[in-house]
Amino acid sequence: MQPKDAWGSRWRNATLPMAKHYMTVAAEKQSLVCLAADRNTMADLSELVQQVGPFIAALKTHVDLIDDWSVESWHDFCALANKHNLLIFEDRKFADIGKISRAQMSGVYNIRAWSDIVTAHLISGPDIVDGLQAGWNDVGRQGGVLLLAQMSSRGNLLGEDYTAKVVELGSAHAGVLGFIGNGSRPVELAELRRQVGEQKLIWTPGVNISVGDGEMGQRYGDPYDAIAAGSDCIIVGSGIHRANDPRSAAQEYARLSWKALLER
Ligand code: S5P
Repeated sequence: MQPKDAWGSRWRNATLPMAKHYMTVAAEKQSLVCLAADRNTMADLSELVQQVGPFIAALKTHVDLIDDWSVESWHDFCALANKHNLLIFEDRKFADIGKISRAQMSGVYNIRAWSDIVTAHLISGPDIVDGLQAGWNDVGRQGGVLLLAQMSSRGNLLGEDYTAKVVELGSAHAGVLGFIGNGSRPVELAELRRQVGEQKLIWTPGVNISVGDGEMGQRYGDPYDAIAAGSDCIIVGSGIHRANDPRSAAQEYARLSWKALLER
């Protein structure tokens, strides 16, 4: 199916090239799944991507939680992700002032050189988005920033007023791909979609086919409900990488997410 047919008004209204890139990959793979690849060794990570690569559209990393990280092994890992046509999303949750965020895109991990998407909190103000975009620009690459408008963890401090402010400032910024919305509460997600309108994407962690509470304050909601409420991508970690059979789990999340998009 053509992405424009699957995505409708979201496709027509998106302005950032990275948004269309994501929607194209998702339509090709018939999957709105971003794998949260929270594994601690390079071997485990690569094995996981080999298993589930065909069923996911994006790969979310936490580059700083890997025990045996090296420049060479990461280079190979990114090549594997690219082979599977995956967008690489470093969930760094940047929060500093613009110029420091720009500098943090380089350093040991050199995130600007391999990430397509990064997350940021808007707590320091909108210049952080310029800083991150300048980071990609410094190496002649393009990317998109996802701003945390809501969080899935219990007791988080991102209240309604804060969310509204993030949406207001983020919607006006060309470098913003979209927002992180809370998948454990479809009602909150629907309200977020209402505020965001059609132009920006909403990506959603805190989803699992077995809904309820996760470890250390994580909360889960249903993946189908999240897309139906207006999310454009479900970020799934344990639901896939802790499953007995990650491959069939990924396939099932992909099936549900695609069905939800078409029915939406
Ligand atoms: O509010 C949030 C934002 C994010 S990006 N809640 C989250 O859980 N995340 C991330 O999503 C978190 O860092 C983790 O990598 C993933 C959820 O993993 P799961 O195992 O709970 O599905």
